[in-house]
Amino acid sequence: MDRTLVIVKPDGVERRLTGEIIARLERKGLSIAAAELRTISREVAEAHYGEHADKPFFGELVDFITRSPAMVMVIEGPQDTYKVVRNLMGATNPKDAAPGTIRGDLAIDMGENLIHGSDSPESAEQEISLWFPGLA
Ligand code: DAT
Ligand code: MG
Repeated sequence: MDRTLVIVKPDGVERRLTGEIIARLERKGLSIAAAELRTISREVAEAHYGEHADKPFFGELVDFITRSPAMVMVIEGPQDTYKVVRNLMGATNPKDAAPGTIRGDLAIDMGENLIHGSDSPESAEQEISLWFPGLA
């Protein structure tokens, strides 16, 4: 089994799309190993998005992810589960995301693209330990 970190971002929770997004992951055959609705602190948001710290959109990204509760989850499935989730998510910019994907079907703005998923096995491991340090 393999695990990856998924966040239904504040826009998804605000739009009441949490169930829709989780349903898509579950219908694909993935399972929830951990989940919690959290209002993300700036400190954790800055650590989570550390790779983007020098980008011009970093401040807006941190403002966005901390503005209201997000559903933070560890998702479990077969080898390379991170990739399965990334494929279900669609491209980062919802305008480029293919129909049938979460971003392609449900989002339109780059800033409000509904879902985060780890982008490699290494980032999955690192992000799971950041968000769920006690998880067995
Ligand atoms: P992803 O979320 O697909 O892994 P990423 O890690 O490159 O994408 O970027 C993290 C988030 O930052 C992304 O979901 C939306 C935002 N973002 C990325 N590039 C951006 C840009 N050029 N302008 C504004 N926001 C951006
Ligand atoms: Mg990313």
